[in-house]
Amino acid sequence: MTSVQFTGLQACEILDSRGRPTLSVTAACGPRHTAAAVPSGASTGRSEAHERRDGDPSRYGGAGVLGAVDTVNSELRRLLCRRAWASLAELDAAMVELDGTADRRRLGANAILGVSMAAARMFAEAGEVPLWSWLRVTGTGPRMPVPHFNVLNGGAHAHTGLDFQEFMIAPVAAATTAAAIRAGAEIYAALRTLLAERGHSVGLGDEGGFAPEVTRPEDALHLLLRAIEDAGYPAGPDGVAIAIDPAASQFRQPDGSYLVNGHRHSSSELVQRYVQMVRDFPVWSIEDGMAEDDLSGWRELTAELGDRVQLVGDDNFVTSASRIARGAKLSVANAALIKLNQIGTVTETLDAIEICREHGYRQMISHRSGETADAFIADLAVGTGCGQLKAGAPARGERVAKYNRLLEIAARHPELPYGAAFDVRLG
Ligand code: 2PG
Ligand code: MG
Repeated sequence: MTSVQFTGLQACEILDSRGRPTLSVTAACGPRHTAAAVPSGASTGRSEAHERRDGDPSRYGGAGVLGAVDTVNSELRRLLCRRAWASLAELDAAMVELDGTADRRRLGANAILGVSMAAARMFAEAGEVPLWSWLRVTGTGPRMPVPHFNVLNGGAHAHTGLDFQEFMIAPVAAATTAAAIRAGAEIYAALRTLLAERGHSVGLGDEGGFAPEVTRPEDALHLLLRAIEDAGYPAGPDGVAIAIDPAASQFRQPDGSYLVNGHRHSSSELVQRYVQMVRDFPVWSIEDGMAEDDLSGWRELTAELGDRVQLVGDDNFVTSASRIARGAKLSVANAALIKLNQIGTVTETLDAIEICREHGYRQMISHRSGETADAFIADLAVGTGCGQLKAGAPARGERVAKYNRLLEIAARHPELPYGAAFDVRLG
């Protein structure tokens, strides 16, 4: 790896797709500049790395990030420019050590991540390779991921009566990235027509999916199925499959029950509702089916469905290699969601992916509900060859930035295979 001597670092406060402040970071190495912007979640796991905000109610209701910006422009700049770095891993470890807290509270995970992403881009440039080609993990070649388009938004992303957060369509059997993205856009358009015909709102949620006044998750799945068929695609493993992210921590009640469209379920009852959904609809993947602290519920879900559908841990694993390893030991889930800002550096994100591989867990690379036009995760999904990316609807600038980046990579590198690197089976 070529070592890099950085000569400058500059952050500023910008807005994310929800109109909340976040950081943009630019790194310099002589005449070369690379930049990155930091995403931000709404339905966050309790153990995520700490997103540092100013807390000054007179600016952005306390959500400003001027403190984190200041940290990048002072402490982190001094560290970065102090000496040449032989690897990103070395730099990321130095930032974590400088922070000195378990959850990156002092410097802020948002400050550290912005530097880590901009630095990763600089290492790729120094090596004269595209970012995706630089973001590799051992033992797996690059691959174009199956895009998972979140076309119906609920939960914390829409504030309608729909308790489940995400309803995604995944063109698992498409032949190419271009065909997959076309399928996503055509189904999205068909869904819009369908909703309008039925008198539903076609307003959008945080991730660009529609946010109609539908309350039963099963009714949302019916709409998806119908839109897939209306657009002329077969629904299922030979065409377009469905993935859901109920984000169950959000509708777990203080007494441990789950409240879904007005019905109170025990963990076992919720598991059985999923079993029925998987029987009735081509659902191939369920993320955060249970709340992050419902260990017995997670184990029951995994025992019931783990050999038939993908079960993705998000709020419980928070892209942490040690949490994923513990989950594997306890037979919790069979896949992990991968989000850079949950753990805080690019190196630790790659570590989490490696741990998944060691335990036979699949990985899905993910955006956050608060995004920018930065398409880093598209490169991450391609380079690591994990086969899956979720980046919201095939609409809205901050979402299509990722899909458009996939289209560009695919056009320039037709030799890269498309698709999940594993069998997509349905329950
Ligand atoms: C999720 C994410 C991304 P948020 O729960 O998977 O879709 O949402 O960024 O709000 O945590
Ligand atoms: Mg999630």
